[in-house]
Amino acid sequence: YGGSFRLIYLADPLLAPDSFSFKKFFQLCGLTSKSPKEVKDVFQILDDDNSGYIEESELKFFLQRFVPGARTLTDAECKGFLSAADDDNDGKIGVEEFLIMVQS
Ligand SMILES: [Ca+2]
Ligand SMILES: [Ca+2]
Repeated sequence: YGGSFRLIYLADPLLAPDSFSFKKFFQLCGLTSKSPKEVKDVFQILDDDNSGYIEESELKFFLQRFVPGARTLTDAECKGFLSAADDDNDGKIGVEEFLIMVQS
């Protein structure tokens, strides 16, 4: 994934602090049109501790998983991301929630 994500990151001035749009990011990197299996692969990259969920602490490093050296997400961005994806309100993102979010 690395190369294309890097290009998107560098090309997009909207990725300044507090301007991160996960919807736009998913679209730009083509994730919205990927198969469920490919989306699950991305989920596993983001689930750094293999807990089966993306926690807020892992969201912080969302961009860095794709682009080494990218900035961390701010607390406000993490919370916005989480509240958009967390349908069952358990405070973390499961793989099904991630799939729905990416493909919605
Ligand atoms: Ca995790
Ligand atoms: Ca959840």
